Amino acid sequence: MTNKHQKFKMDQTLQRLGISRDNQGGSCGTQFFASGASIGSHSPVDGELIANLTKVSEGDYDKILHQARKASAEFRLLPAPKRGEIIRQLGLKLRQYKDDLGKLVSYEVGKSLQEGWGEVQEMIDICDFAVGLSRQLHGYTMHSERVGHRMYEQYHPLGIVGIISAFNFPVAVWSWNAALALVCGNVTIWKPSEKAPLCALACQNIMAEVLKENQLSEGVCNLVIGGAEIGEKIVNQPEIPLVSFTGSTAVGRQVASKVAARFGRSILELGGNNAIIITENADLDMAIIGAVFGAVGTAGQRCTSTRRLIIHHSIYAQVKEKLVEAYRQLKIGNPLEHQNHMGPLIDVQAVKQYEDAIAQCKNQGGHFIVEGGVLVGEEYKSKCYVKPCIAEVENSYPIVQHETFAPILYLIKYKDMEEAIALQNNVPQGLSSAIMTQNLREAELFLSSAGSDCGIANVNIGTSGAEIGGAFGGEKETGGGRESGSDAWKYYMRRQTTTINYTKDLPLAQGIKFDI
Ligand code: UN1
Repeated sequence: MTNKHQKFKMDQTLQRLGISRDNQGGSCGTQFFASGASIGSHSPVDGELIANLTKVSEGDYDKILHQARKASAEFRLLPAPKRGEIIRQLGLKLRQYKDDLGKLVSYEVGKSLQEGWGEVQEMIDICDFAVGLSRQLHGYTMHSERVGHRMYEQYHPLGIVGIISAFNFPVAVWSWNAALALVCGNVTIWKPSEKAPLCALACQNIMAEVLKENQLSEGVCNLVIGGAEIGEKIVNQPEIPLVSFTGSTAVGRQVASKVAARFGRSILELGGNNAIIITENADLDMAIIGAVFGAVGTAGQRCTSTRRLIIHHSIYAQVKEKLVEAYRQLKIGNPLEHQNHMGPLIDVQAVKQYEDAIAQCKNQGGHFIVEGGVLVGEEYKSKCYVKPCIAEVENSYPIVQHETFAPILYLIKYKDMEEAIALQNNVPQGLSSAIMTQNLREAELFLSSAGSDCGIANVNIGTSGAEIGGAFGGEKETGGGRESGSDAWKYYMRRQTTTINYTKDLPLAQGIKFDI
C-alpha cells in the first residue's frame, strides 16, 4: 500500500469514527469542550501526525465531574436490565465499527491489524458478558437466627468510577471497566493514555451515539484527555470511590496509596513478567507457536507478553533451534499490512528502553542467540521498529527481574519441576504463567497451591490472550486487581446486608435482653 493510499483510507476510517484531523477537544459526553494545552497524536507506523487535540484543563475536569455527579443521581435509578440494554446496544455498535476501530487501534498504537480487530472483539465479548450480568448482580440470602426475620445482601452502584488506562490496550481496557461499571449502575470518568487519545475519542463517539439514542445524559460516560495532573485529580477525588488503574508498577504504587489514604478502592493491573515452562513432555510445535506469539504479539507490549521461557535441559538445544528458525520467518513492518507479524513499538522512548534493556542484559552476562536492533529504511522511518530478540540468561539478572515492554525473550534452563516452578515464581510480578506439557502430573503440580503464584495459570496455552469470561489480573507487584469476567463486577458495587423483621416483636441478636 502506498503512503498516499493508506492516508486516504485512514481519512475515511477517521471520518466514520467521527474524528477530524483538526483540533478537537477531549472532552466529555457528546460535547467536546477542552481548554488545555494542545497535543498531537502521531502514528508509530509512519511517524505521521494523525490529528491534533486540546487537552482538558483542571477547570474543565471540574465541570466534567459536576456533569458526572448529576448523571449518577439519575442513572443509578435505572433498573439493571435496562442498563444492560444500553450495553447491548454498545455491543451492536461495536460490531458495526469493528473494522474501522480495529484499524485505528492498529494505526495509532502500532499493533497488527489482526490484534487491533481482536481488541475490538474483546470489547464486544465484554458487552455480551455484561448484558447477561445485568439480570443477575446477585447477593446471598441467609437464615436469620430470629423468628420472622429475613436476611439478605444486595449490591448498589458506587457512583462515579474512574478509569485510567494504558496505551497498549487503548480500547479494550476501557470497555472491560465501562461495561461492568455501567451495568452496575455507575457512571464513568475515563482518562486514557496520552499516547492513544484518538482511540479513546472514537470509543467516546460510539458511546455518545448510544447515550443519545436512549435520551440519556452525556455525563454517564465521560472522557478526559489530559496529563498526569488530571490523573492526580481522579486519584485524589473522594467523590470517585473506585479507581481502576492500568499501567506501570511504579505509578500503580502511588495510585494505590493515594486512593487508600482516602479510603477509596482501587483495581490495579500493573506489570507482568510472564513465563512459559516448557517441559520435556511438551508438544514442541505448540510450545513454539505459543511462545513466539506471546513474545512478539503487540511487539511485546502486553502486560501478558511472554518474557521468559523456562526450558527443560534435555530439550533446551532443540527448542533454541526451533525458536531461531521461527524468528527468522517473522515479518516486521507496517502492521496494517496482513503479511506482517509485528509492527513498531509505541514511540522512540520505548525504543530507547528496549536498547537499554539489551545493553543491560549483555552487561549482566546475557548471551543473545537472536540479536536485536533498531530497523532503518523508508518503511521504518518512524524510528519505532525493532527486531525481536532472544537471550540466554539467568533468572536472577536484575534486567530479567524487571518488566521491559518490548519483544525481548529470555531463555532459562531447568532440571526438575520444583526448580522450574521456583524460577517461574521468583520474580516480583505475578500476572500470567503457563506450562507446556502433555503430562498430567506436571500440569497439576503447576496448578496446585505449590505451583504458579500468578493470577493466570494456563496449560498448553501461552501467557497472553486471556478470554474476558475469567477474572483478569495478578498478584504481587501486578497489584492484586481483577477485571472483566467471573465476579469482578463486585468491585464496582457496594454491598449492603439487610435484615427485615416482619413480626410484632423486636428480639435482639445474640439473645440479648433489653427491656424498658
Ligand atoms: C494488557 O496487556 O493490559 O490477555 C491486557 C491478554 C489480553 C489483555 C491484555 N486479553 O493478552
